[in-house]
Amino acid sequence: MSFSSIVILTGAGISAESGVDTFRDKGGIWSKVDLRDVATPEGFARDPERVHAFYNERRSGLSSVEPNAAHRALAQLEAEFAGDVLVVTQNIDNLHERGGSKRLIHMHGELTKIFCTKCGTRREEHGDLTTFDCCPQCGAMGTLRPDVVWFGEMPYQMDEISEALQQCDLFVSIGTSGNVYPAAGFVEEAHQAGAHTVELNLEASEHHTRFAEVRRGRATELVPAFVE
Ligand code: BJW
Repeated sequence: MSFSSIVILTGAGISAESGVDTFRDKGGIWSKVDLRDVATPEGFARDPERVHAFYNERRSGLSSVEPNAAHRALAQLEAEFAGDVLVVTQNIDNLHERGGSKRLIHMHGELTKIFCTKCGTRREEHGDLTTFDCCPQCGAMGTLRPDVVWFGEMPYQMDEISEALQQCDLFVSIGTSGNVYPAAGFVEEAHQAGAHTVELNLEASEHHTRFAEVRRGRATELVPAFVE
């Protein structure tokens, strides 16, 4: 088969072998903390210190992890493929960009970005955030939050993603359990637009039967082999 436009959706599984925790696997993040406490606007309103501590720990963890063979293989595909390649990641780590990907959408935001809920200003942040921090733009205190998409919030760049899904002829889903919408519905959108659909995942995802082709295994083995 030959393709001209590829959309790749990635999830926590692609970063697992770099040492980043997944969410729903045994021992995953949601087995240790209640997502309602740390990944909803209501949880943040109730206890911002707790939410800051959760993201501060994950942000500081980025300095001790490296992109793996799967991240690098996707960057290589983008560099060498004659057509379009768009990586849409649900991950808030920065391993795709550090692995060399250029055309990348962080639909659930980024650990290394924060924004002010008062004036809306976004900026990079590599250190810890506290409720005593002031926004450097508007001076308000306690209004900064991680630039990540919590449950009930609208994921980023949805128009751009929808357009790419309409136009792609290959859709590849890597390392995601398919539990979270709207990302879990992308396979359907791509299929309806006529794309070939492929899942590369360790275990059967929630919607594995929706894919035309399924390969099981570790991302660091499956992705380089698929890209070859
Ligand atoms: C390996 C591996 C290895 C392991 N190699 N594989 C229907 C339509 C639309 C919305 C909804 C709907 N029904 C419900 C909703 C609302 C809600 C939702 O989906 N709820 C469900 C629980 C049902 N969605 C939302 O609220 C979203 N917003 C929204 O819908 O806005 C309105 C809207 C409507 C319509 C259109 C457009 C918009 C927002 C969701 C935000 C999710 N946020 C989080 C936290 C982000 C910040 C953070 O990281 O803390 O995002 S939750 C968490 O789950 C995180 C992840 O990105 C996301 C997905 O997890 P992922 O990546 O799939 O990880 P796991 O752990 O679940 O799976 C890992 C997989 O890897 C496993 O399968 C393993 O087997 C595999 N694996 N090791 C290969 N080595």
